[in-house]
Amino acid sequence: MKIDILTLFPDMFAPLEHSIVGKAKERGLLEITYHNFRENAEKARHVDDEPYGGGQGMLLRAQPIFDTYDKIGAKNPRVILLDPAGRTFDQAYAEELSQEEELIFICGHYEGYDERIKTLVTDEISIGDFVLTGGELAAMTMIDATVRLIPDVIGKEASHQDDSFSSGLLEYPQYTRPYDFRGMKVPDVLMSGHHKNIRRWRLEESLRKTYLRRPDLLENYAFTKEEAEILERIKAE
Ligand code: 4GS
Repeated sequence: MKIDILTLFPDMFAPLEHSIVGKAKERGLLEITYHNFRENAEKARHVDDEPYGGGQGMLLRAQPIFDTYDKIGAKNPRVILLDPAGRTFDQAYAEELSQEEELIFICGHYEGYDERIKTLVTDEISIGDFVLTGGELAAMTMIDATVRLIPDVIGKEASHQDDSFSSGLLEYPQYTRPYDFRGMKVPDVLMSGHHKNIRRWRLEESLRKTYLRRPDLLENYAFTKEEAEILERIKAE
């Protein structure tokens, strides 16, 4: 996958050099190029200006963004604008992006956008209902969640099939050694070696946790017969 990032602060993306995303770059599964669009700004390198019609705050000018976009010369990219007014990012969307050949992220900082920038954009995305100082952290969040889904980036041993959200349910509780930590013991079923019971317990815990914490996730969930029965029992508790 090729990722191009339009940002005034390329140094903010240092976290992507580490861990799984950093490894993916080293292994050639991912190429990230930073474009400081201030370098392409006419008008004394000004990237922002006051809004027509008046009002508080500054807006990113269209010219530096368009010229930088043209220089990239991408053939068929997804062009993502980070904006609190966008559609909310989620796991399904990360999975969709992980299939793409080329992504372009446009990160504003401090300010809003000249509306005409949006004619370049295929996806306006928010990472949640809060206001950041810039789109950089939002872009990094999306890139991290997307890159780990590219085939071969994460090995089988660290498989993401069981992750919260992949299955549509939250993850069940897990334990590792020791059996007794400060008097807190591992549930008996996990020590039993009885794989059918362990599977069933995990499914029940996933359903219970999802029902109690995130019932919204169950609204569109395709229940198996077994899951529907377990949930009815949980509801009756
Ligand atoms: C988000 C967000 C955001 C909006 C950037 C105000 C600076 C800021 N971007 N998801 N201007 N939430 N952007 O808060 O993506």
